[in-house]
Amino acid sequence: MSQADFVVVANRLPVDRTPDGEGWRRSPGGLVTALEPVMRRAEGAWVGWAGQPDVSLEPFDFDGTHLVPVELSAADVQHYYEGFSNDTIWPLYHDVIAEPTYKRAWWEAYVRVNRRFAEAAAAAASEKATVWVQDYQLQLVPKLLRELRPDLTIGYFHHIPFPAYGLYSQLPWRKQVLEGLLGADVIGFQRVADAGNFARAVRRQLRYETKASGISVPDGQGGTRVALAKAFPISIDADSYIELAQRPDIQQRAKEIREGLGNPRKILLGVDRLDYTKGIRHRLKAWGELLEDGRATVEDATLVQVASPSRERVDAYVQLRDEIEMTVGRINGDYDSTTHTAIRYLHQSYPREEMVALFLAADVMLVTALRDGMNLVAKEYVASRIDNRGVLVLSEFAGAADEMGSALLINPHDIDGLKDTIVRALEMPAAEQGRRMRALRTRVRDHDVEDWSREFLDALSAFHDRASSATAAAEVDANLDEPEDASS
Ligand code: GDG
Repeated sequence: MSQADFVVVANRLPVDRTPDGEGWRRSPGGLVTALEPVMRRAEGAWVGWAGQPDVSLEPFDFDGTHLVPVELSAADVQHYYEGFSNDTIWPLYHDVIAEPTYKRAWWEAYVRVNRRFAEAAAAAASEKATVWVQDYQLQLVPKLLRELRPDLTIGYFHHIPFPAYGLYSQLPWRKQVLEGLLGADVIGFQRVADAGNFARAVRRQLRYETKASGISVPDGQGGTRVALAKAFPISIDADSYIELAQRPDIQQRAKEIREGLGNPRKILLGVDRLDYTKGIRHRLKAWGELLEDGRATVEDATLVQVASPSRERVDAYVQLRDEIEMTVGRINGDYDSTTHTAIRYLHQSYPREEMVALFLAADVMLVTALRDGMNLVAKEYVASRIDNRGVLVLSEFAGAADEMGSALLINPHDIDGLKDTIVRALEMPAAEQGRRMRALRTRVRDHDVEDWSREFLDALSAFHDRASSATAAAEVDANLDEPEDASS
């Protein structure tokens, strides 16, 4: 069996079945785009689930990448994925916006499936290879993998927030999860505050020492090794958005979208997976009240809300959809005219071209997440605004807020503040839009997704080299910045 020097382990493989069910096509996700250049260069392997339960597949090559499918049964999907990942960890790590469910059977499935992923990664990696584990579905893989293959360099990136200690400590398996993550040489987070929350949980739960971003972890042989927990904010492939935004057919499509809405003076846009973390309800409430107060009219402005279908078998998502659709129906019923609508609600997924046309049509982009690891939509919007126009309204609870201070930052829980900011965005003079948008675009272009993966992987190889030397801890610590500890 062929082995690779670079292996990515993620819940999903970077491919989906073609509609005829026969072949494969690259899935559109950001992670796939992010890692594509590295995978190609390294002739890497990717370990993940192919997306269909109870289907056993042999490893295969696709577009220069060796794909290693991990089989999940229908029960695994229910317990490990929909259960523990999406109904325990997801709500807990997003500040308990929805109540997490703690079920022992789900945890057992999570352990079992994480072991299966670790075994597949161990088999796919060559001697001294680098393995990069992705995200919250696989938090136990770093430790399990290190036990199987101590020769490997192991990185882990956490795409979602890591919660404050007071919340994290609810988790019945809080020690095991921390130990699982600490199997990695480098544990990457979106925000400095996430890395700080993680370090604090490690100190409180495991009593390990932390110094700057370094954590001293027992190596199982009476000594310690140092693991690095640090922020590496993810980004997007900005150039690909710029190229799409420059295409005349996509610019034309943006005009058609505006016409299709009855040429309102302004278009507001929200683009989210239909998820309770994204603050869609808060956004609708603010918009509904602005119409009610008469501070906006449907001739003046329309809100386009793309809510792409997500996790439709998890109860909280079914309820959320009902609530949102009832609210949209009410607002439209109260304020629509025969020619204009308050909210154009789209529970659909669109090709990337259509997304960029929507970004170009939108005068105001609303990102009102209650908690979000990063929020790539905010970055995609500004990358697409090659005309330096448009206003980004951005929640301070999205990781993107750390880098995008030139947006109009809001607290989505403060509905009055959100309403005032929406009005301000709708009325913002072109010169101010230009000033802010240029600053935002510079940041996204200067730090794109390739920078993200390169910075993480450079840190991983540099750190691993030093951590395995005798003087590791002191040397490494001396060279690291102290993360802010934002936990409570
Ligand atoms: C997780 C973290 C973190 C959405 N609808 C359509 C569509 N999308 C695309 C967006 C964007 C992506 O999906 C969503 O990324 P986000 O970052 O906004 O949010 P999550 O899905 O929650 O992602 C998040 C991210 O991981 C990366 O680390 O930023 O905080 O929660 O790219 O454009 N794309 C297309 N059609 C749609 O209908 N083509």
